[in-house]
Formats: sequence, C-alpha cells, structure tokens
Amino acid sequence: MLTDKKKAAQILLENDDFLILCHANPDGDTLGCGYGLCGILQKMGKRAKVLCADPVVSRMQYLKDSVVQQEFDEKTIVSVDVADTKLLGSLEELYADRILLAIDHHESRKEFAQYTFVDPDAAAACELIYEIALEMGAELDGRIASCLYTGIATDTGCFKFTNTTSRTHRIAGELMAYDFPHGEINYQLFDLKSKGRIELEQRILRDIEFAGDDRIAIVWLTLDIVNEFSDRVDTEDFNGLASLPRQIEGVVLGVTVKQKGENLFKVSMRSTEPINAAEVCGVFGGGGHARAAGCTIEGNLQFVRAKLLPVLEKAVEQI
Ligand SMILES: [Mn+2]
Repeated sequence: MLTDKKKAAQILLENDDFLILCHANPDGDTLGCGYGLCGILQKMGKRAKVLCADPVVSRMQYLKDSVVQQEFDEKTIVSVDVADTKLLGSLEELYADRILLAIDHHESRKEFAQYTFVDPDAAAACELIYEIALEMGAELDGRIASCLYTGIATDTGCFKFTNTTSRTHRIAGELMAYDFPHGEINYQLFDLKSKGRIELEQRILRDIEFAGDDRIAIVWLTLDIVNEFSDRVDTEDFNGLASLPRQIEGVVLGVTVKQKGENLFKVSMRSTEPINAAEVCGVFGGGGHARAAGCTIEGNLQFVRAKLLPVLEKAVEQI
C-alpha cells in the first residue's frame, strides 16, 4: 500500500528491533539512508541494524562506523532506496516478502512492501529520511547528519546533476548545522583518487581516440589494460571512467568501451544536447537515458570498432 511520510514516521515510532536493508552494490544514498536511519532509531532507544548483500567500499566506511553494530532478532524490516527486491541481491530470498516499510525515490519501482513511501521528486532517498526524522521529532547529531548528507551529495553528483532542487539544498543546509566534516567528505567522495587510478586514467587517455571533427571521443578499457592494472587498483577504480571523454571541450558524444570478454564489449555513452545517447545505443540493441546510455556489442576489437565508428559519426553529423 502506498503511504505518506506521516504514516512512515508512525510505523517507525511504533515498532522496534529494526533490520534496515540497502540495495546490493551499494551507493552513498542507500548506505546513507541505512546508517542514518539506524542512528536515528538507536538514538531513540530502539534496536536497529543495517544489512547489505555487498561490502561497503573503503571511502564510505565512515557511514558504517557511525553506528553501533547491534545483535538481536529482527522484528521490523525496512528497505531504503530499493526500487525492486531483485536489487537486494543475495538478501532477496531471505527478506523480500517480509518488508514492512519501503522508503524510496525511484520513479519506476515495484511495490513489494506492506507500506511504501515513495517520492520521485526527491533527489535522494536521504532527503526523505530527513523529512521522516523531522516528522518523528527525532533528535539528530553530526554522525546521523553526515550519513544523510552523503546520500544527498552522491545522488546529486555533489549538487551538480539536474535532479538537485531548492529542497535538496535546504535539507543539505539544515544538515550542515550539525557538526561533521562535509568538506573532507566531499573531497573523499568526489576528488580523491588512488595512485593506481590516476595511472589507469593516464594509460587510457594515452590511447584516446577522436572522431567526427573531435566531437566524438572514445576511450578503450581492454582486457590487456584491466590485467595490467588489476593488482594496482581496486575493482571500484575501473568504474566511473565514462565521464572522462565528456569532460573534453567540444566533445558532444563521449564513449567508453569496456572489454568484458575476448569477443564481448560493453559501451557507455554520455552525450550533450541534442545528441540522444539512448538512440545511438539503440542501434546496437541497447538503451538508457538521452544523456547517458549503454549497449553491448559482440565481436573482436577490430570488428566492434568498425561497427561503432560509423554509427557515432552519423549521430554527430546532423549538428
Ligand atoms: Mn538513491
């Protein structure tokens, strides 16, 4: 059943022994919600714990460290930032049909909990946790605020994405009234790179390919490069490369090609208006959003390159 933040607050106030579920392959929002809500409930004298199918990456470890890990038999299960029980990963089987309350902000989502509070206008689910906390009359502190702030900062790309609203800034501003190192957090989340990652970027940028009068930039992450760097970087360091080519002035179509197998390539595209990345990826059976999309192409490197280039060039031809 769909419900509102008043009822969500009431459910949290009336129950105890909470298990909070985050989605697998966790991002700052689901973890910020999980540990933030856990902190809020613990501060009210309730028992609460957080569970996620995958480990927390080191740069977000402070979220996990913000609460006391409690051991008890859970009675109330809440999911945060989870649009579909599939996204719970290995936890799906155990908990999917026992979730009392789902708090989420995804436009397209499945209803799986007894009560669902969803607000797609929220840039981050952490905005909703903050509003529910106010509704509950909960007392916050720096540690709780650092969790909720992290979710908002990460889901908005440090307040840069178009999903950022005045409400986002207002809530972030209210959270900043508590004592936590927001400058340090943003540095860790958005600027800090390992030495291996910088070397990896250097390696792929060495072979960056330009096409379509420099309006297309392509970077290749081949298996050779992955193997060369696998002992120097974390798996996490191979992510987030798709934004690199788009940073180049004049490039309207940034493409990152990751080799997944000898004859399997995953293509990520980032575009500038009016280039529709989803349409370009659609040529290869992929899809996504207008500004960010992806597809998979089978074949060896030469074959994939020969397939891809003319389609990319055609896409930038009309502008
Ligand atoms: Mn989110």
